[in-house]
Amino acid sequence: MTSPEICFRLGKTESYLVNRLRKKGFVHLTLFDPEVRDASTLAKLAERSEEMGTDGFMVGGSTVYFREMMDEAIKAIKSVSSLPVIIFPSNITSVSPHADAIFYMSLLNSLEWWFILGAQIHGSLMVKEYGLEPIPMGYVVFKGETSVAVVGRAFPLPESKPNIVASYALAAQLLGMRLIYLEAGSGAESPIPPDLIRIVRKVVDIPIVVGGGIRSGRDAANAIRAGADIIVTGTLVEHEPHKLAEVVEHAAEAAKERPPAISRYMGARV
Ligand code: 1GP
Repeated sequence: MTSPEICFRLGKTESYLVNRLRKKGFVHLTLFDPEVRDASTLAKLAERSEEMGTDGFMVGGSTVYFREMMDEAIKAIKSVSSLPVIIFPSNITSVSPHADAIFYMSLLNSLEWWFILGAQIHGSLMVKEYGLEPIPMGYVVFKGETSVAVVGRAFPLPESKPNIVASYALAAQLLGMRLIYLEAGSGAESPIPPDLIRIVRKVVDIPIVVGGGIRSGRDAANAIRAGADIIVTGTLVEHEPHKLAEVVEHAAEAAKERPPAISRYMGARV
């Protein structure tokens, strides 16, 4: 007698991410904060980012309090690119009907119920009504001096305690989340240390997203070599957009040096 299996089909955007992982061994996402740049600047930056090899866009910011800002930013990106646009929510005010998908995420190391589960409950019917594809994701924040740590009332995870970090990441997987995001915070002085990514890689099978403080090809390659699957850059594209090509190129080279990332991804049907 064979064991029963649970099979499910991934949505369009998640399938796209998995297929990019299959093909290139990594994914690069460009994060836009609608508070930092106006819609027409975002459109120009989005066009340029696509030319330089980004795989998709995330839109969100810790202090986006008005949904209109999300709507305008997403519409601007969509007017110039057909790459997927994923909401990176800080609160229920981030839920816009214009995006393709939403990282349905829980800030696991927040001290507030709201950021762990409350906003997700309050926003769930909206996500369904708008037809947004939810991509369940565990989110953990390192470093205290960042907007996300302050706004999300995070108790930053210590980089010097790998077992604690590993247990958070594994908990995300065991709870059924399909991505784990290690966040240094936008504008962080340094990215997540590669050793920490390595520790997480050893315990989880789901794709690891790494972001915050990635400013060079070297930072990107270090993260990929350590086991990151998806790398996110935001500040770099806003301040030094020309460097994105270098980030993507170095990440691609690093991805070729290791086993295909997708082999770890639970045999999901796409
Ligand atoms: C922030 O991880 C992202 O949520 C991107 O950070 O702006 O430092 O690239 P940067």
